[in-house]
Amino acid sequence: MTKPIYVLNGPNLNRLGTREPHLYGSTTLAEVEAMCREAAGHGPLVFRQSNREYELIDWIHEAIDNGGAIVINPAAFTFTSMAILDALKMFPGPIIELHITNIHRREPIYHRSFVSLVATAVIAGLGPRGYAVAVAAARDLIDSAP
Ligand code: DHK
Repeated sequence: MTKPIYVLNGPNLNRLGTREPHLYGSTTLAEVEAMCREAAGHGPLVFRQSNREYELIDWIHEAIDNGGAIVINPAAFTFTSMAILDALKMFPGPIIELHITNIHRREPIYHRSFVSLVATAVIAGLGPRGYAVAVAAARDLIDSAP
C-alpha cells in the first residue's frame, strides 16, 4: 500500500485567491489542491489547511504514523514555530518546505526558517505551481526510496 503524501498548509492560506494577490496570485486553495492531486497521479494524497498550530502538529504526528512524504507550507509558522520543527524532526520520510513567494527576496523577517533546518528540500518563489512541483518530487522520492 503506497503511503500518502501529506500536503499541509498553515495560517491565512485559506484566503488564497484574494489574499495579497500581488504576492500570492489569484489561485485559490481549492485550485492548489486540485493541482496537487493531479501531480500525485493516482497516488494517495492528504491535503489540509489550518490557522491553528496545534492542528498542524497533530497532522504531522498522523503523517509520522501513516505518511510517505510531507509537503508543508507553514506560512507564518515557518519563522516562529519550534513546535512544528520538533514534530517534523520525528518524520522519517522526505519533507519538502514550500513557499509560494521567494521568502529570501522579501523582508528580513521572512528570511530565517525553522523548517529549513529539517527539510529535505525547499521550494520558494514558483507561485502556486510550486505545490505541483513539490508533490511530483515527493512522489519520486517515495518511489525511489530503498
Ligand atoms: C505564506 C505565508 O502566509 C507567509 O507568512 C510566508 C508564505 C510566505 C508563502 O510564500 O507561501 O511568509
